[in-house]
Amino acid sequence: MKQIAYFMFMLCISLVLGCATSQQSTNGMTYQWNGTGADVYVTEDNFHIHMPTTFPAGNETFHITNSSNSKHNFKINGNGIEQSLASDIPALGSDVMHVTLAPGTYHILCPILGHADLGMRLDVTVTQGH
Ligand SMILES: [Cu+2]
Repeated sequence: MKQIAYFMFMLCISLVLGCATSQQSTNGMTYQWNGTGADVYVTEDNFHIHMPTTFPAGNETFHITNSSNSKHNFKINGNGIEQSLASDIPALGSDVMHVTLAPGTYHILCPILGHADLGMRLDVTVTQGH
């Protein structure tokens, strides 16, 4: 009986943990569900934005790393949302953006003049559920 109780306890723990966090990967980049939204990992270089192309809706936190030797920014645009970083990310710097996203398609780009045309743009799909 004691063993069954222990088994049930461990089962509950694993179910709770399994639901609380789940790491996923698309496009070679990862996001992690944190309970209310996704932690989305982004790397910018000259001149691409590397990030998951699909992640779940919610209170998103974009962790943006600039791995290049020039400054970049990060902008998300779509479904009534238009938000960019208050200041550019310096070479080898990083920044964080918080934004609440509903399901839909969003345009991601670097708003520094010319960078999007050089390749710093992509569309991402935000999905219902996780
Ligand atoms: Cu840029």
